Amino acid sequence: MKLIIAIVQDQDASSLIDDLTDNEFSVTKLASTGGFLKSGNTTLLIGVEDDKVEDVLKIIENNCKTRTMTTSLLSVTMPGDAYIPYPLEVRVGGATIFILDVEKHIRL
Ligand code: 2BA
Repeated sequence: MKLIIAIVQDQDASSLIDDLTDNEFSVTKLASTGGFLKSGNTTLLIGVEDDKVEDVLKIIENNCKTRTMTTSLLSVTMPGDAYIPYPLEVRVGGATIFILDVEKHIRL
């Protein structure tokens, strides 16, 4: 068994969860925050049998879009110690995925 940890954008989470549950995958949704943009994202925990991992990845791929976000959190240093807000464009997503081996899965 594998545990798929998928970090996705909030905008994609609802359709992705619907698609996963429609295909009989169990999923747990956690509210999370990205360390770089410091804005909300969604982390999904999906436990699946090994032979279903590719099916889950396909569903994630179908639901998660790459988006360009602009952050003004960064600044550039100017001579004289002045800081000027510097808009930075980053491409976020579609999804960041970790796949872990599950030693034991217990349901009581
Ligand atoms: P954030 O940390 O808010 O990052 C948002 C986007 O900012 C990233 O998109 C990436 O394009 C950019 N970014 C992140 N760290 C950066 C840095 N040090 N310098 C320049 N640009 C940077 P994604 O790579 O698609 O990541 C989306 C979200 O997935 C991240 O939100 C974070 O919550 C999570 N994530 C990504 N890689 C991770 C990792 N190795 N471990 C844990 N979480 C990760």
